[in-house]
Amino acid sequence: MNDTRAAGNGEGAGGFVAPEGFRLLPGHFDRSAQQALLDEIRAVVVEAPLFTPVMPGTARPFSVRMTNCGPLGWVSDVSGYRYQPAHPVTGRPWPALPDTLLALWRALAPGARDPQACLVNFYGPEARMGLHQDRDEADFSAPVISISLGATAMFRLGGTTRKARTRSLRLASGDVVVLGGAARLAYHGIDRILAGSSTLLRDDGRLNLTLRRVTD
Ligand code: MD6
Ligand code: FE
Repeated sequence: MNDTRAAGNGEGAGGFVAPEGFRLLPGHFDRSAQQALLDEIRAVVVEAPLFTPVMPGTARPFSVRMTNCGPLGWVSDVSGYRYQPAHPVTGRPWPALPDTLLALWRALAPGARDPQACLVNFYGPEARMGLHQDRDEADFSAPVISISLGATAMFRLGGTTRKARTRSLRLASGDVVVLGGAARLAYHGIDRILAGSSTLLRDDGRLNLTLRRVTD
C-alpha cells in the first residue's frame, strides 16, 4: 500500500487514482495555530463533554469519543445516525463554531453555504474509525473539511464503492483534508494512530474536526 505525504491526486505506485475533489493540505495550520485551535476545542469540550457513541442496532461502542459544535451535531445511538441541535447527554445546545473554523470553511469552500456542524472526534492510542462514507447530510454539494490535531493517523482513502481500491495516507497535526466533488462520497477511515508522533496532545491523543453543511 502506498504511504505518502504527497497530495497524490495523480496515479500512485499502486495504481490508485484519488477521486476528483480530494485535497490534502499538509501543515495548513502551524504549531501556534494548532495550539490556538486546540484551546478553542478544549473550551467546546468543557461546555459539551465528550460522549461515547454506539453503533445503531448492536449498541457496540465506538472506540472514539465525540462531541460537536455549531447549530447541529452528529450523533449515533441504538436508533440510528442523525444530526440534532442538542447534546445527547446534557440536553444543552451545542457550543458555537469557533471563528477560525468558519474562516477555514469560507476559504476552502467558496460559494458553499456556511457549515452547520463540526463533529469533534477524540482518538486515544487504540482508537480507530472503520471505512465509511459521510452521507447523513441532505446536501452533498458542499464538501466535508477536516482538520487533524495531535498524533498522526493512518487515513485510508478509497473510491465511491466499498470495493474500490484504497490507499493509505498519513494525517499529521495541522493537516487539512477536503472531500468535495466526486470525493464527497468517497469511502475513508482511520486504520491506526502512530505512537510518539506529536507532542500537541498527551498520551498519543488525536482530535479530528469535520465541518459539514447538513441541510440543503
Ligand atoms: C479522521 N476523518 O480523520 C476521520 N470525513 O479521524 C473523517 O472521517 C473525514 O477526514 C470526512 C471528511 C474528511 C475526513
Ligand atoms: Fe468521515
